[in-house]
Amino acid sequence: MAIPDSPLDPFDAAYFEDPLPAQEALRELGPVVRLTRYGVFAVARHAEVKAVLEDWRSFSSARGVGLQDFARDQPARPPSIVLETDPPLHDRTRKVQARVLSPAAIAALRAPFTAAAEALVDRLVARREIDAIPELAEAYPLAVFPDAMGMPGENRRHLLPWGNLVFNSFGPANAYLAQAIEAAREATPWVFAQSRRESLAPGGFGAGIHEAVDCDELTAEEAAQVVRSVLTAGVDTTVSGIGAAVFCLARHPEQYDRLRAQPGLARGAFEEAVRHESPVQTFFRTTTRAVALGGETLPEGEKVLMFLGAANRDPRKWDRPDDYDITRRTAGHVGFGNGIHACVGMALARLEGECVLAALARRVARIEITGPPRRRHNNTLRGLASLPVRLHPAG
Ligand code: OVM
Repeated sequence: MAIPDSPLDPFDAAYFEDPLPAQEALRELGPVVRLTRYGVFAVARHAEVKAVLEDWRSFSSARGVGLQDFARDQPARPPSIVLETDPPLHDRTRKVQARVLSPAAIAALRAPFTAAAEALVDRLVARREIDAIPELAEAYPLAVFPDAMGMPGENRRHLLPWGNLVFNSFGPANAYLAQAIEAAREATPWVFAQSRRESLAPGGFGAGIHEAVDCDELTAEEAAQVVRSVLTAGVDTTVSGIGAAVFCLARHPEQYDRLRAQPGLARGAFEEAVRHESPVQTFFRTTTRAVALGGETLPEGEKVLMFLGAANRDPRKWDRPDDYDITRRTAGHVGFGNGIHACVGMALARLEGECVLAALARRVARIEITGPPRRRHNNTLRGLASLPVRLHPAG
């Protein structure tokens, strides 16, 4: 076979600190490469990542979208019946999520999400010096998302260690996963309990999902699993996305000035941050048959790692891919995936991002980085643990 080997470990500290050179090297090595460290194939160019995402019959999710192959090893937690499935089960569960998270349902949240963003940014600007990750990127989703789900006010912070655990679990069983399991000890039973019908207030997304039981679309147990899927995927991702957007705007004051002049660009500024930083960096698929990819043939039963972040910086697809440009045409980025598993919550994510950035644009003249940003290391998510900033109030 002419598939080149790479010794890269895309799940170690050196990679997490600075993944871009390694991603470029992977793209240049070939359309498909072999990661010898883990015995998997990998794709880092936009065309091949998109091809894998769009062919679920050849590239299955049902054997897990992490490194672990469910056909060989027992999953540590019950698999998601949305993410880690193929049609027809996938379509039945996804349909319920898609209905509950429809663009119309999300549009109804614009007023409360805007008010929450404005209130939070007002409080933070009054303080001037903040850590934009815990106090903005984490605080905002934790303020609005559990409300939309219909969750109670207490213990919401458990959603963060839970998400951190699941997103680490898609990688190898390394020290990041071990620490995440430990850190989520209390959160895990709480998340399972919160997914039950009696825990979720009427009118929220959670109750909406459980209504699918009444018309026999889902069993009661499936409905709890579908709620849990939303709780898992819905917080850490938007935390990373909002953090990415603030980090981009702080490092590119000329882009921030454009946003201030035209707060209507907030949506594009968020989308470009999702492309540029790619909060969800990687997912795996498993080949269901011998399949052609990038001019090679992969055998059946092989894991294929998709580098979404590398695809979103592929110069074969993007002009000046490393520039953060809030008016760029971002269509075709794979930061939300593509195909049948494309992010079902993206309208919600985009609304959160837009509301936060528009509130900043109207109230903050300049976002000044005042200390060293610190990366968060996670086997799937790229983001920051800390971003010390001074928020200069608008005049
Ligand atoms: C799920 C799930 C978990 C993590 C991520 C995700 C990005 C989905 O449980 O369905 O999508």
